[in-house]
Amino acid sequence: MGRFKGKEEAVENFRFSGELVSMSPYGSGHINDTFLLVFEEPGKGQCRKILQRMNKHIFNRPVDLMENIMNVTTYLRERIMENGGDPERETLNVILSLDGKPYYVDSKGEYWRAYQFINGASSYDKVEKPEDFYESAVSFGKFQRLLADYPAYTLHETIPKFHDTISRFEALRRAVEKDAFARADSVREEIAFAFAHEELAGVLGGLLESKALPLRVTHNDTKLNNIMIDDVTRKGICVIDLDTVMPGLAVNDFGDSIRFGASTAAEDEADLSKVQCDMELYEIYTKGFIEGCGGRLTDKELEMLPMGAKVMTFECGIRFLTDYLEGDHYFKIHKEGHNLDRCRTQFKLVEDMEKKWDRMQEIVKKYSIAGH
Ligand code: ADP
Ligand code: GN1
Ligand code: MG
Repeated sequence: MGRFKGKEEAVENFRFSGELVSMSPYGSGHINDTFLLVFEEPGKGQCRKILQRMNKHIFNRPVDLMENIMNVTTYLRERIMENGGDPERETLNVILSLDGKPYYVDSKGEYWRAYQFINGASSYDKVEKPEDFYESAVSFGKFQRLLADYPAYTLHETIPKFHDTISRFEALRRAVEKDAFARADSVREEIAFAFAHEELAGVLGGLLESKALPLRVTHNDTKLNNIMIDDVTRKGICVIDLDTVMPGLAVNDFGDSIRFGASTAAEDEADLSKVQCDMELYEIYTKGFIEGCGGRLTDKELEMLPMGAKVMTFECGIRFLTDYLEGDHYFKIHKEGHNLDRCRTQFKLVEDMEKKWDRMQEIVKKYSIAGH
């Protein structure tokens, strides 16, 4: 429990009202520590809030990060109201600290933030119903559309080179060379897979550099569990986890969703025979994402969507492998070899996408024509 110290101090320093009834760890993210707080408010009953301790080793400029989140959520709020939506549920709402800041720094130097809880909605770690995956696609597409005119250059890069796959590859190369935890020998096969696919790392960066793909405001962590789905209507209502919103590529937002949500198994499934990229889920997501983007994607972006899926999956695999080689300092792990299991599922998915490549392209073509 050592890592959760300080949350009581944090609770006292945000503009919450009522009496705290309970506080418990929440969600299954790999990076921040999330807590669900329940308050008893006179006349209102029980009210829930989200409190998060930000991972300052990973997000080492938390003030800039919160400035991004305030700016983007304020902008989204305006767009949502223009469209007659409900800004209390369709975007994250930051709760300020007692001194009016969007974060609180505790006496140990940890950064905390708080959000209004989105009631009557859930996030899912795995696709339970294909319709939910479709809804997540529409939501992430709509996120692109709503932010299409936001001046991307004004956003801070919260993690520089976040989806620069070449840098990720170089980090893997260094980790293999250093082999600080003497693990490289046990993962020769995975290292060989990564090196045999090195070429993939440069594809999207190259297209960005040559301006064949435009730089956009992107979410960059489009896992299914970063969408809140309404419990009654089953509509995707809110995109959450905005830490990595920064300038990026739309095809990466598409791709990261596919690698996580279109897999037939969990990201950390140890039995690789269960892991495949499901073409029905891929098709459903493609349809929803293109619809959600509302014609804002260029022809080149549409053409490169399958590549986004393959590259994001490959990149995530090499990130997990690097972290394994470096002693698991980045992603939270819950068992020995957890990052290695995660790496293996990603590489298995890349292999499977290679087998299904023609089909993946046909599907994108089908919806590209309809979406334009
Ligand atoms: P991480 O970066 O660790 O993934 P998230 O911001 O995604 O953290 O939060 C973790 C989980 O907490 C989410 O998957 C979601 O279930 C829940 N959550 C986060 N924010 C809210 C919110 N405002 N309302 C309700 N649930 C939330
Ligand atoms: C992390 O925070 P979370 O769990 O939504 C990671 C993503 C990875 C993902 C793999 C800031 O996302 O980039 O794709 O794990 N976020 C960060 O599951 O590194
Ligand atoms: Mg998350």
